[in-house]
Amino acid sequence: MKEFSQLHKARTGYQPKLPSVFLNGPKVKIINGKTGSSVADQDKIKALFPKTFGMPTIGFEANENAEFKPLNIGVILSGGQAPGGHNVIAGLYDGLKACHPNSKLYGFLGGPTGLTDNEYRELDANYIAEYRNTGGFDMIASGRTKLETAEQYEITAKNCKALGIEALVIIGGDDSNTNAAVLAEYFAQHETGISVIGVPKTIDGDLKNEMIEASFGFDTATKVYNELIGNIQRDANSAKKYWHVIKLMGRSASHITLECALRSQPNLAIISEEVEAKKQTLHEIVEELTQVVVKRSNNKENFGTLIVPEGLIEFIPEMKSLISELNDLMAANKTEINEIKDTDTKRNYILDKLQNDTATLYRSLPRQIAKQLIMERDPHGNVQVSLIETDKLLVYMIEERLEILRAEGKYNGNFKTHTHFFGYEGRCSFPSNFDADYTYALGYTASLLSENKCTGYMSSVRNLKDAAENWIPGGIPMTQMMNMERRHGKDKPVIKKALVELDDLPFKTFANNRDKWAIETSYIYSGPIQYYGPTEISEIKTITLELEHQ
Ligand code: FBP
Repeated sequence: MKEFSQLHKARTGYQPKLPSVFLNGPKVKIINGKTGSSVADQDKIKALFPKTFGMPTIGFEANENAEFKPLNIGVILSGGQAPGGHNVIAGLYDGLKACHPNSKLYGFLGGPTGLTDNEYRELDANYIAEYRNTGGFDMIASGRTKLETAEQYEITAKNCKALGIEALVIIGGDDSNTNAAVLAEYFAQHETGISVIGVPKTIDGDLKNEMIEASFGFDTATKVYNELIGNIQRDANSAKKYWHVIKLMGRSASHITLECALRSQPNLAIISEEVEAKKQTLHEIVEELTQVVVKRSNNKENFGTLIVPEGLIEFIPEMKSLISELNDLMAANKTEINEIKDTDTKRNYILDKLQNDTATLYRSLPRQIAKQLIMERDPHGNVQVSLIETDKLLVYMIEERLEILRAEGKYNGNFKTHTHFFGYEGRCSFPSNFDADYTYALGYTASLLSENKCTGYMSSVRNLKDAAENWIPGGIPMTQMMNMERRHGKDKPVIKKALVELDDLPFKTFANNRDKWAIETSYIYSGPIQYYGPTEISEIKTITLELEHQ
């Protein structure tokens, strides 16, 4: 017999809120909105997506006469975990069953490989019940395999057809939704009769645009990190003896770090996009940080907090060049490099092959970091930034700089540190009410897009700043979000990743306050996510969402 926590039992009974257009269940019809093109490279995207380019956005309108036939849908979870994934599936299931009780939902197991290996299970009411409003992706598990070859698409179509599946819902980040868009086009061109719908997932917050206001999971994950940062700040302010350097997940974009800076007001926060815009070197960044450590120490405050996005290293121009040279070199010498088991020998092998400038930079890095930079890339070719200890690198370099200042008589403090990495802690938390509602609505919307044979669309729920009843569900053509980017030496159509915009209010608000937060101790202690109680606490949204939609 499975055992569940009290909170788990309570949360499975929570009924997520839906936009008012769905309050009568699926008694709706679709209405076409504006027709758009792509964010850039229109001619190229149009040529690559002849069937799914130039489609209108989709909305819903009440329709008492709506009737539906039985429909089978397949669903996968793709990429990193994000709170709310189970609720997308619950919303999808409820929408599908409300349309017709004989419809079926199949969950493919372990991400995209479930589709190609034909590993699946039928998801029924009992099985889904224990996962409602819970965190994690363990209901059907996830994976990072890329769907990119015609062979994979054909076997996927064959496996879906064998189960009578007419719609596939792919819950993933920008890379997985790019795959979904390509698959939708392939299925349309080959007249498979299977439609593909994407759902915007990622704690990183970088799958958003004019029509997709937020990716799910960002709200909950940042709330978990803010609780932890707040606890650490209170400890720092109580003991007054440590600097805490906290690396936060987010792969490339710094949305998580920015949200945590706005909510927790640490002494220091680095935003990668600003570093890139200012073309800062690693030494310049360290100098700025060190100056704050010295100033606080002069005020007898030998403590503080510094938050750092995990992707920072790739935004420092000199490091970016180094990583790109390393990527090429590792791809070109893959077999030889894979045969070297000892990491010191691997490092030396690579050092020999690097150009002079990059070799000097690579040699100057602490050995541990140098080794981490040559670890295996993920299936999408990304450096696995979560494994690079940028927090430790910064501490090491600040310490070195402080020693020089001490020798010059310019610093007389105490820089004792603790480093932390918050990422996995936030990815599987019970979703906040916002994420529980948002994901359920995204899933419900995906069921209606599928019922209406829409393909190449991303499920979207807008007006998120407002109460759930005023949310606007719909579908946005994925080709509208695409542009061409260079990937592995080739131009590829991809969904544009949203980085932090330095002209937008979230960053400006941070920039206007950071000097004060650096010197004064202005910490905010958020405390844990509240699932029940006063709505001003249990329904609180991210500062990012509030500022972006003022
Ligand atoms: P997705 O983009 O797939 O949602 O994953 C995001 C993320 O959580 C990043 O923040 C992090 O860098 C990465 O996944 C870690 O990957 P892994 O789970 O493979 O260790």
